Amino acid sequence: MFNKILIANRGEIACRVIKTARRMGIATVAVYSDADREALHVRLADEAIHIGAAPARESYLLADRVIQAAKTTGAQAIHPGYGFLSENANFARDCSAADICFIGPPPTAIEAMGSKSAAKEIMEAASVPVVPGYHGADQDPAIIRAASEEMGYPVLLKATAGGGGKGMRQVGSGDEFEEALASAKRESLASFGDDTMLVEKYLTKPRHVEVQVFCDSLGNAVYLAERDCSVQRRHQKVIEEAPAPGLSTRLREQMGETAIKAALAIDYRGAGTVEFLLDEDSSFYFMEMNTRLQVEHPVTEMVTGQDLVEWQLRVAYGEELPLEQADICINGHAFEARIYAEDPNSDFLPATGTLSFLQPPEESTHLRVDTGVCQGDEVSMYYDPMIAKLIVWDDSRESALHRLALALSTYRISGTVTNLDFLYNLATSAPFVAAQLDTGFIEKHHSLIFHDRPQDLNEELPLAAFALLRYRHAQNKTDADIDRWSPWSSSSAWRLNEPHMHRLTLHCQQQDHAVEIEQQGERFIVSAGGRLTHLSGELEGDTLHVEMDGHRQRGVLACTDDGFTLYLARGACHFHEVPPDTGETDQSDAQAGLTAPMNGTLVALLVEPGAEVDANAALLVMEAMKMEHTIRAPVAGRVEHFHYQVGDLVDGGAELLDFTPAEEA
Ligand code: MV4
Repeated sequence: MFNKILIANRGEIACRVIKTARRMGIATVAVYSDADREALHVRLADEAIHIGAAPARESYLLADRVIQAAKTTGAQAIHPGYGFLSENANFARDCSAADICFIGPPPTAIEAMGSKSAAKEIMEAASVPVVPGYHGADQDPAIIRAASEEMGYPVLLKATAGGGGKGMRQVGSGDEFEEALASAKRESLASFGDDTMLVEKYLTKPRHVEVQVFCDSLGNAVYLAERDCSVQRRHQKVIEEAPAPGLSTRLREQMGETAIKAALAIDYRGAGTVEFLLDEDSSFYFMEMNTRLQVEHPVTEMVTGQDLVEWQLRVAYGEELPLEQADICINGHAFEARIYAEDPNSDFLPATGTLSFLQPPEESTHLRVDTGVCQGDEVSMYYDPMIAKLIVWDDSRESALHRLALALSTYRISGTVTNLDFLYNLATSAPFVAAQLDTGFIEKHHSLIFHDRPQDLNEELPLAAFALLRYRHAQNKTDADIDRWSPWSSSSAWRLNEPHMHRLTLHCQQQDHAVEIEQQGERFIVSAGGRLTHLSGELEGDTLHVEMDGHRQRGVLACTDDGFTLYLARGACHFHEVPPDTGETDQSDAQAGLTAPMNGTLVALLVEPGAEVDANAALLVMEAMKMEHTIRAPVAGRVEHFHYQVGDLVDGGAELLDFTPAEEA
């Protein structure tokens, strides 16, 4: 077995590969860019080599630097992970030329699957079913059109060099054909430098079912169950599961045996995935083959009990497959949800920011978190904004899905907007629970998925206020350690001959709320929104133990850039305290109040440049972490100039406008 391998990747997959290598007693070398100097994968590896600047094209995509790093450290093999160089046939060749083992398929197999039309040719010859259509070299539009008319509309135009839906156009009738073909060719040429097209009969409600295959260098080949990845958004997988629900044993075997035929047709080696479109009548068609380990491989690992990275290392080293087909069993059901720093309410705009609070659910035999980040890490704009993959397993789909929902509701992330609520809504939606899966799932059930979590202010406001008080109390206790006898360190709000009253204004759910809290020893009576609530409890670290009107619960209080997030079983409540109005504001405060409270998007300018405004007048609105923040005039004065326009991404702390207080004007 290898003594040392280099992982030519970053983030969660690099960490994941390192863990298996370590378990196998193999030393590991990481590579890192300027942006990843302190990254988790660098810290987990036994050694690490700097390979360039933050942009991937100046670091992780530079094959010669990666290979040089392997030579420098004496790594005998390179694991490419996925993405980056993992499907670059020339990189695989360069590794071999440097006498370094590329942990993946032969370059010829990578190239054979690089073109959709070439892949279809190969699969047809291997009696692998492909979607009926035309994929010839003659690109005369009349020929493509004739094939479309013969099949009958709707048809689907696809770029043969394409992937991820780019250069793909659905054509519903003959009179749409010309424009659709021209448009698809333009996009394909722009994206891939090649406008060769193929056309297929359009399947209206297919599922995306992919089969994990493994081939060794001794002629053995097996399939390790299948995964349903139909739930995608713009060809990005969102939630994957294994096995695919509702497949008969016979169909499962047919798809598995067909996938093996596809792999053997290209002399495959290593881990591969054969993607099929599964139609409603259980017919299935080859879509494409991925010649790498997939992001979603953990769901296969959970239901087969196999470590696919270990298989990769053994097969790359020349060993035979660890199991024969008859020994591979499927046990239970697994899901993977991809947790991203992105804003589903802003068309999934990627988000950046510092993960000021990061508390994944506790791992177990039922729950696995594959991640490449820790609390305090920056989600940067240079790379895919994946924070983690959350994987759950149980002995049935229903039980596994319950675990997924609970895990999503207890995954705590502050400092950037995430897709957690979107994933939770999707995983708990009735159609998903009923496994009504097809590639149009998200569009079809949009209203079930894109809604904010219902927030019950009546419950959350008192809890937030109480949490804030206990937080302040804990802070003071720390301060009081310095001078425990000072009356100023007391936070009990004790007043001679008066009730202990705290008065706060909390900004929550885009509104300011006045809250009064009477403290009676260790009991608190909160008055907010015309309601009285009785609470008691304590904040231990960031865990809030609270009893409210007899209901005991636990929450977690996280400090964020702009306030707090109180995580409760039912979800997260974001809030901050509106400072009491002391009446005086010095000029530096005046300008300081006109900076972005955190990374966000400018969504509205509310006054014109040059406008004279009163104190506290609303000037602009920013959106961040799914909340709107209204920036107001600190004092009366004139708005001179805005530094950003609507739609601009703004860094936290950036000055938003030039403002002249009235006294100075
Ligand atoms: C199709 C199809 C329906 N009919 N081909 C999407 C990108 C590429 N993976 C192939 N894709 C599709 N090919 C025919 N003949 C529907 C899709 C498709 C899709 C496939 C799998 C997962 C998600 C998808 C989302 C939209 C369209």
